[in-house]
Amino acid sequence: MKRISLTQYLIEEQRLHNKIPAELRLLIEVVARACKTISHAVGKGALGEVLGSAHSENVQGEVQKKLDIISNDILLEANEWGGHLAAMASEEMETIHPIPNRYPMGEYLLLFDPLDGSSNIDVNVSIGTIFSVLKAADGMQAPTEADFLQPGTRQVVAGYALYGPQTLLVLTTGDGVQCFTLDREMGAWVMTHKNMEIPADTQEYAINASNARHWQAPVKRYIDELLAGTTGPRSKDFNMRWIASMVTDVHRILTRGGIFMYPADAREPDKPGKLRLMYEANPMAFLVEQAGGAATDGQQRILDIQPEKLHQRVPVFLGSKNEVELVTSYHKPK
Ligand code: AHM
Ligand code: MG
Repeated sequence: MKRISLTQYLIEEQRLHNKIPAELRLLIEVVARACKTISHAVGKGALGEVLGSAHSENVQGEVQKKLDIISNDILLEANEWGGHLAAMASEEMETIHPIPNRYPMGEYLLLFDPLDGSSNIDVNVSIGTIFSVLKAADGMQAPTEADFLQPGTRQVVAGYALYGPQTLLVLTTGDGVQCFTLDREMGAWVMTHKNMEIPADTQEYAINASNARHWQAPVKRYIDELLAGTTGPRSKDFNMRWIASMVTDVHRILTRGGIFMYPADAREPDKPGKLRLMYEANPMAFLVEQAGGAATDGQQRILDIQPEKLHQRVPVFLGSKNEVELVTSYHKPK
């Protein structure tokens, strides 16, 4: 079987389909290269002394792992000098990171969660990197946080790298979802799955059920109905998976369907859910919709949310369309 590389795919998107400009192609290649470097660090584990806590906290009050910081630094360093970006923002940085004056400034804004699923790092379970690309407004001089606060519908690229048994790069430029596998010997990203599609129906769901006592009524109702199986209102049995790494849970859903949920709950009423809109929910929602699935916050399409803050949190329901629509309908007043 003839396989094509990431570079060839991007050049064809640029040349044949006129989908992406050259600077965006460069941006994607640089992010992909940084993910290769992160994959290498992840793979070294204890041998590279990359495991364990960094004994610091990020702006969200979460304890940072060494790999959170290493991955953040790798992405910053790789993307600073190419001339394609105006600024970057990350889960691990309180505010935005403008491109230093010594480098030319481009027109794109890059957001990332450098190492998603941090609680899996030390136990050798899959983790990932999530990224989202926006275009800065025309005529922008010095980028500020406000330039990033665009709804997810304005994303021009979204994707993730998954560091698992294989290292994968899953990408959308708004023209379907493609998956590339890292050929470790060649150091090349090779397309292994074209136009990923999420089936509309599923019998598999993902939620952290240890929070059940904090859930709101619509989520309780939905999960109770799934748990009731063949004798309940859904008349079928459902299976459950929870990896505690959104990248890995979403990858399973892109591969064989399913629904992933991280709802708002009563634990911290001023924080709606755990996941962050700008660099977790939005890029995943873009990928999922491009693969024929759906993504909502229980009320509306995630991609339509007008962001107010860089690190804002949002409830997430995404995956197989019919299930996402059902649980969303339970949130709507009759
Ligand atoms: P992180 O970005 O700090 O790793 O947090 C996000 C992760 C998601 O990948 C995952 O779905 C969720 O947190 C797991 O949460 P929990 O610890 O409640 O299982
Ligand atoms: Mg994360």
